[in-house]
Amino acid sequence: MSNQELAEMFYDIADMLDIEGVQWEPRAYRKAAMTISTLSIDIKQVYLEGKLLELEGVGASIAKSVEEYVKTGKMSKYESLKKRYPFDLATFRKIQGMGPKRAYALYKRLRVKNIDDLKRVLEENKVSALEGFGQKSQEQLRHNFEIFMKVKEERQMLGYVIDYLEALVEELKKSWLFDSVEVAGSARRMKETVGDFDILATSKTPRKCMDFFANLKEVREVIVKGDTKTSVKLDIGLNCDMRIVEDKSFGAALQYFTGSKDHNVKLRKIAISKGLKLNEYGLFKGSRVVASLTEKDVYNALGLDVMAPELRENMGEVEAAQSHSLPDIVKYNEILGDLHSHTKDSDGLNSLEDMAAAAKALGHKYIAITNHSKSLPVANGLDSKRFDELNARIDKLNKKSDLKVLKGVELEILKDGSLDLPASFLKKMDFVVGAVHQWTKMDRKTLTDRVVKAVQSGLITTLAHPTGRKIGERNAFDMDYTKVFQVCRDNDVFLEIDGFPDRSDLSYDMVKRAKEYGVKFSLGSDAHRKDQLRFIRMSAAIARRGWLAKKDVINTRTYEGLLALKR
Ligand code: DGT
Ligand code: CA
Ligand code: CA
Repeated sequence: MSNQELAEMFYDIADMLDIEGVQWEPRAYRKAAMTISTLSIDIKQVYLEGKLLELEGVGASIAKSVEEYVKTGKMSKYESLKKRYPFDLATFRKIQGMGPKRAYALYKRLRVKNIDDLKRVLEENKVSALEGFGQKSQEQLRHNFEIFMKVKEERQMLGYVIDYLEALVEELKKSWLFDSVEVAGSARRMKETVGDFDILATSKTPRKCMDFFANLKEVREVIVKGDTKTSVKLDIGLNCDMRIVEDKSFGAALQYFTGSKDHNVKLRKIAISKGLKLNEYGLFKGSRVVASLTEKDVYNALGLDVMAPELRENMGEVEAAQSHSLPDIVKYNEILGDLHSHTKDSDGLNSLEDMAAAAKALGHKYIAITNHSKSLPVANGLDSKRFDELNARIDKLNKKSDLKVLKGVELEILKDGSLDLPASFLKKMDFVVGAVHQWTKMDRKTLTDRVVKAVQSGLITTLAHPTGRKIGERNAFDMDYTKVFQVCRDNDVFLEIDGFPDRSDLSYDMVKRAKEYGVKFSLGSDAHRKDQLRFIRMSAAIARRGWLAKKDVINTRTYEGLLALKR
């Protein structure tokens, strides 16, 4: 028996009492669970010393339960409740939006007892039919379920958790306890994956802030809690560090905790060379503060221009800042639309109309619908006849909508480098995304030649997810990328930055390399559902992290400008 097991039992009891509609008890059990899970000594020891009642949140009745458990290894209250609710509450409560009452509804109506059952009913679309659920909450639950499944890995993909992080920051701001709250760390740099979240704040009442933070509903466990730093584990499985600093050193702290580490190391060296000292409190000459209020003050005092957080990866940005030659990188709001997406006509979930409406709601001016072509049967690829039918529907939609849909295709590049659909058909399309999905285990030369042949066909607009890597799943193709980049440049074929989190392909360092060959880039969310259209933001982040300027990214062009590219 461990403190953690006992705490989980108390969390279970709290959840089950919630289902029963009991008013105050669940809170008491959660409080006790929180205390026990962060104890530094064994709960058994506390009991033996007769000090249970001294623990925060432990009253007479909970103490009794602890005693029973320590003595017998069982807890009658837990056992009797569990008989009525024999499903995996401990796992379900880690899934956002899957509170005890919902878990119970799924158990009662669909016999969902564990994570496999949940996966199955989501796949079979059975949740939306339940009273109190509906299509929208099924989709939400599916999304949260997917996030949960990814939690198993240590680092998480920012694309899946950035909205969550921003909602968390909003919650903090709305408490009115903070004077300022900023995201720092890898999330501020918009790195594709994050190890944890870092939040930086100022306040006149730090203790209250930390109490508020530690008690957020998203917090599963408090790891350390103090007035200047608190670390918690969130329900999505990531840790979050909260630091509260003084107003006067906010700029220096934001600079320091944004990182990256390598970037900071370089800055500290520059400071030293100027007889200064740089840390999270400021830039100092002896004990005198030279700069600390804003990031810009700190950078300027070091003789550097301040740059966007996305650039701070020690990839030459410090040198560029020194010689006042930082790139003028593309802005998020300069991206006018999305150039890679799917509808239910191939393997997407939503209709053309729904995807277009969702793109418009995001503020897009246009979206390319790029369904799979026929040689990808697993994705229900379309032949030219089905594309013609879809294109007719697009024409009709475009007539009555100011959001414009580009007629696109994600075209299979076949084994020998030939294309999956005839030239006469491809010439009718607005946007052709050439892609390698199959026969990927070729040797370097064969694969390179195959892609080169497709690029030289004069029929594709952009090369989809060029390296084929999937984070945590498979590595980049073994290919001569220098050659591919050169051939793309010579044939005016763009390289895609696929913003789907698992892909993030090209990666930012490859983008920077490819730009040096004079290639241009297209950004696409690769959305297969309307809620995934927001991944375009991750594409844009990679473009910025790869030093791309507005002119390097074709999504900064208008709809008419893109049609002019037609082959
Ligand atoms: P992550 O969390 O692995 O995705 O990456 P970061 O960059 O968020 O790293 P994290 O959370 O360990 O620390 C946040 C920032 O704080 C980091 O980017 C730079 C700064 N920092 C933390 N520890 C150190 C350190 O030991 N040395 C230096 N120079 N900076 C540090
Ligand atoms: Ca971090
Ligand atoms: Ca951290």
